[in-house]
Amino acid sequence: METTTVCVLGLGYIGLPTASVLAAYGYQVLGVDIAPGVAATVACGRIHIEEPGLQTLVRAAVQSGNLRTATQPEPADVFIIAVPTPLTDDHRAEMRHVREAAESIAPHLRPGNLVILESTSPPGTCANLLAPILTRNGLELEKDLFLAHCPERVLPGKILRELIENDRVIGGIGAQSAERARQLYASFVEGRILCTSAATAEMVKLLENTYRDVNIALANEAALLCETLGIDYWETVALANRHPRVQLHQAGPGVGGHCISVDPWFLVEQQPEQARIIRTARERNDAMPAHVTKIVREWLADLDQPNAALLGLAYKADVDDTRESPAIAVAAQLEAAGVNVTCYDPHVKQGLFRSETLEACLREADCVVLLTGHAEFNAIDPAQAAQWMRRARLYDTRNALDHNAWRAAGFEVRVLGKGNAR
Ligand code: SAJ
Repeated sequence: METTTVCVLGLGYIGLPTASVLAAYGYQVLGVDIAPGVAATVACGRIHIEEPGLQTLVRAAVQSGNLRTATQPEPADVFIIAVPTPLTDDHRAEMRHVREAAESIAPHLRPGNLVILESTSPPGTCANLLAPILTRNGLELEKDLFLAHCPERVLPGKILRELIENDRVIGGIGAQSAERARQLYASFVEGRILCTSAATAEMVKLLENTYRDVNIALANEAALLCETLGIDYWETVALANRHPRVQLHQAGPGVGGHCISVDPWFLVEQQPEQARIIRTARERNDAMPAHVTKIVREWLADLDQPNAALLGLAYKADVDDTRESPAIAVAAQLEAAGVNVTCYDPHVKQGLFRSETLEACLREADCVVLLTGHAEFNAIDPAQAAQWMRRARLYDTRNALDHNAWRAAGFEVRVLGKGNAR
């Protein structure tokens, strides 16, 4: 049997792992990225993003000859679109990259091809945006061209394992398309493969992330209630979650990343009158950086030229991704309020306010604010931190550190969600 050729469009957090896993499973893969730097980096077996295990996998895929890269697509049996679908300034889905990816493959399509959309997209994207572009040259859907939505569901930080182990939802524009896509994913997915329509798969993906956003909003709202009531949110959650049907989420400085803080808006965009809980949850989570800023400002109010040292710029623990990160919002808001800001993040290599070392970040600080729960921060020696800082104050917005150890080193400790914690 001839080797199946796959063209993956977009070599980001989803496209690159997918391309290299396919290459490892014996497919001939062309990874396409319009950024020449990305295509060139991957072609050398290197990676431009941080993800455990990915470097090894990409190097092996390139060395085996199964993964090549380019800035333009070429004819293939299967095309996988894994490009970003960010938000516009007015909270709508920016579908430009998906549209351009479809336009770029349209001239290469031939009978028997399968096109898969992995990018998170508003309901109706396959039918209303992709189908008209892909059938322009006369190919008929379900007869000589197959189209499916297979939303990615992997968690940054665990992408390679989840790509293989997670259950996968496959939505075909018709039954033939779903079946073709099922066969492709069945060759490397160990989880269950669940087939449905393209529109349902589009909705499934958006609802998964909306579910999480709404639950995080509830956690954040409850944490604020606890602060006002003088109750410890974290103890409350630990006890409430002993109930078999309750799973309260973690409160924090807000929701970042390119998924959960974005996708719910795709539903609000389509039906603003109906999607009221979803919108309120988004607004609650988006307001968390301002809450953190307010607490820090109040704590530093008695000082001239206060210095705040922020730990963490990434949107969540143990990743290097700063997209939509609440930490960046906190840094900008504090700076705008006249606080001198330094930030330290061992995973993030560039960005505003960034210090090269922990010491440079903490020197002369009046308050250290933990914004991302990176594992490295648990190894900080509070006694050493106290020596570097001007005032020994810790504000932990993730309830991630060993507060007793910090108190023992002379720190005054505040914790998001703890009303009585001074
Ligand atoms: N967060 C909280 N409290 C929590 C959980 C998360 O404040 O209890 C914050 C995190 O700190 C972070 C944000 O929410 O800022 C999102 O982090 P996350 O780990 O919940 O999710 P993502 O964005 O890294 O990945 C999500 C996943 N979706 C779900 O878990 C439903 C992943 O499976 C999806 O593939 C991904 O979105 C995506 O691409 O859509």
